Amino acid sequence: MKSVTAYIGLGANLGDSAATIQAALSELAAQPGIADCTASPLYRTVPIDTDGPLFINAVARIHTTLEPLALLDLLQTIENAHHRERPYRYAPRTLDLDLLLMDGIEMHGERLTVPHPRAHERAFVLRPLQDLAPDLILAQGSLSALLAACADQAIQRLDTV
Ligand code: A4P
Ligand code: MG
Repeated sequence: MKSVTAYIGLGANLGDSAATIQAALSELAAQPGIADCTASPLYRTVPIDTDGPLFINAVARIHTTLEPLALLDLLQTIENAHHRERPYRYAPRTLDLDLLLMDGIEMHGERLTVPHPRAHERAFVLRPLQDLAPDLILAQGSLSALLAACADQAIQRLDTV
């Protein structure tokens, strides 16, 4: 497949979440078939649609020659390497990697829906996406308009050195 741009959402709320997100970003960048990995800042976010500990979230932009399902396989391999367990839906997790968007790809399959069906209503996705691609327009609207609609979702940018 020719190289396309994709955006990956990273989230964690179990263990040393910031360290896990940093490690996952490095691992993602090092994969064959993935190039030019650019990471947003990290954010501390209040859980949405679930409870439990605060999350650390970020988004990465990559260029990839992988097919969507091959990319999902790879994301899940990285999650599993960080001891991701799935006792119930939205359970606290050491690492969650979601395929948010992939240029020119729209699919609704058993294993994979792209664009991610809930990305447009979540500040923990939209805010870091805006850092990477301020002019990006989703099917549901501009990032700034969508962010205004979820202004009640607490999100705090972490200081970086
Ligand atoms: N799947 C389908 N489409 C995709 C996609 N685009 N990317 C399938 C990744 N996976 C996709 O995911 C369940 C199944 O979704 C996978 O087996 C895959 O085949 P999962 O990672 O096992 O479980 P999950 O993450 O609990 O489910 P889901 O539906 O991805 O959850 P959401 O909607 O992403 O929400 N609050 C804050 N502040 N920060 C967060 O990161 N995350 C969630 C999870 C809820 N609240 C949060 C956060
Ligand atoms: Mg997930």
